[in-house]
Amino acid sequence: MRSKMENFLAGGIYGLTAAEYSLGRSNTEVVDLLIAAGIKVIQYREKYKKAGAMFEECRYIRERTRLAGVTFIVNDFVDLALAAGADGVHLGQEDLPPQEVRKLVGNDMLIGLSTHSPEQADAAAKLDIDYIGVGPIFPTQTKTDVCAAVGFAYLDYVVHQSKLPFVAIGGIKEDNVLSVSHRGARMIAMVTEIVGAADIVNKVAQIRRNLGNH
Ligand code: TZP
Ligand code: MG
Repeated sequence: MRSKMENFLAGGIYGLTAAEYSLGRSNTEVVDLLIAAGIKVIQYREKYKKAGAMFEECRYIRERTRLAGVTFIVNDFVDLALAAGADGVHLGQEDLPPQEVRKLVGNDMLIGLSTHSPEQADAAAKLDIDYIGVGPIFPTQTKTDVCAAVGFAYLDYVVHQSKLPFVAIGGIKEDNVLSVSHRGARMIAMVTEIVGAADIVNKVAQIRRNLGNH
């Protein structure tokens, strides 16, 4: 187990940026609010900006997350993750193969991989990666290039058949988060529910109350 996995293995809420749903707030403002809310794993997910602009945001986020003891993961871009000194990189099924990314990032960096089926979970088990994403659990508008919701069937498969740490994602909200947790997900990711909240700190506190962690 890589040392940087501690925050992930503790379970809780996995936060992600999504500038287009953040009510006009910047990615860096949102990250400050996620940190203030006590979130311990944050993924920088940005689909539209130029590399230089993303690097400036990630440099800021690296500094803030380091001070707060928060694990910082960059979505998609291995070079950006390395340049920013992130703790990890998160890959999709169509990104660079995880085994090639492992050669680039070395042994310490976390690699996460999105998966959407039992076959993909089984394949992930053979790779030198640290966790998988499992979803979309429910329908989501946030990610357009993703398969239809996989529902609880795939989540149940991972809970019972996979040994890899995982984070459940996709369409998870304040009012259905407990059902995902009850199913066995210890790490739960939410994009729009959190970044789209007028009061992010309060929203996260409410989600935690619904989960039974006060
Ligand atoms: N991967 C699978 S679903 C998804 C990602 C990045 C988007 C989840 O967004 P939301 O707003 O929590 O449904
Ligand atoms: Mg991706």
